[in-house]
Amino acid sequence: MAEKTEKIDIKIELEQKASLVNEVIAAVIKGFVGIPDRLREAIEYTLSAPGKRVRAAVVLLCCESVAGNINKDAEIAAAAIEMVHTYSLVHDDLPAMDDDDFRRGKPSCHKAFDEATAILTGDALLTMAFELLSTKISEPSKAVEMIKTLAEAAGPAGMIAGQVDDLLAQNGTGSSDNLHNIHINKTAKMFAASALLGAIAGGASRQQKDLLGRFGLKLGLGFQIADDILDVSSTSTQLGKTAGKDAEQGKLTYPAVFGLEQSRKKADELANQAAEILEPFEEKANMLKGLVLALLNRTK
Ligand code: GRG
Repeated sequence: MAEKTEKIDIKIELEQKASLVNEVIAAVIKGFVGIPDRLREAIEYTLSAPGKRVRAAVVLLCCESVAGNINKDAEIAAAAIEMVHTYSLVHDDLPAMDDDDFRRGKPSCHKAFDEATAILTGDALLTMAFELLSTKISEPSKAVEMIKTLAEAAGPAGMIAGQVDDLLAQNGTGSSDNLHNIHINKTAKMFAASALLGAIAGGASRQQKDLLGRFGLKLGLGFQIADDILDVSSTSTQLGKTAGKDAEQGKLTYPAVFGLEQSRKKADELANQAAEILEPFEEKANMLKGLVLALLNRTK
């Protein structure tokens, strides 16, 4: 019974975090002036689609784990992370990349608008995220540290490297090392950056940042393995995106290389390791620990 109540609490907590960040994003977008109508429409279309806002929740809960509360800097950082993440999805769905017509339960940006608008929407979201961090974070030193952290995670030795290697590995061959590197670069580094942005917002010490950076990498890798598992075990309606695409495109995934059972075991191991890293934060990290379990046992 206690476990059931805890699960409900975490579900409500995550829904509250998602609505908070949705409000921040909507306000932030309104604040940008001079955006042509069609581009604004496409930006609002992609950002208002129901993403899970998981990376935003990691930012907010890491700030809470350090400072005991969620501050304005964490809210801004959460919005910036979701804007960069959403840009990557818009570009990933393009015909030149993963070529998907369906995202967050709606037609992908290039289907709802057109390819050029989708490319420019991604460009705009990426640029706006950095403008946001450079203008709205309370202290310049925190802003610079956040900008550097996010740029490294999303950049050519981070998410973009992961995407390049993911596209190259589409004949289904490749070593488990290659698979690990793709997942770390494509997904886990953005989770580590989310954790670090929350830590920076909360005024973390160097040691706390080290812990939360390691936590984010474990959580992100576990999240991506769970994503690989869901791709083979869920429906498109449940996922809000096309299911079964990894196998169709011969992608290098955990289930393809290790099988479903081993993949589930690996995701569980990572969840336990991630939760253990949070021990020094004591009860301030209770919600963050709940998030780890909720994410790795998710159904969408
Ligand atoms: C285009 C530079 C560039 C990178 C694209 C994010 C990405 C890299 C590709 C999308 C495909 C994919 C499976 C990426 C791995 C990360 C991931 C699991 C994305 C989906 O994240 P969720 O489930 O999505 O958090 P929502 O829609 O809930 O935000």
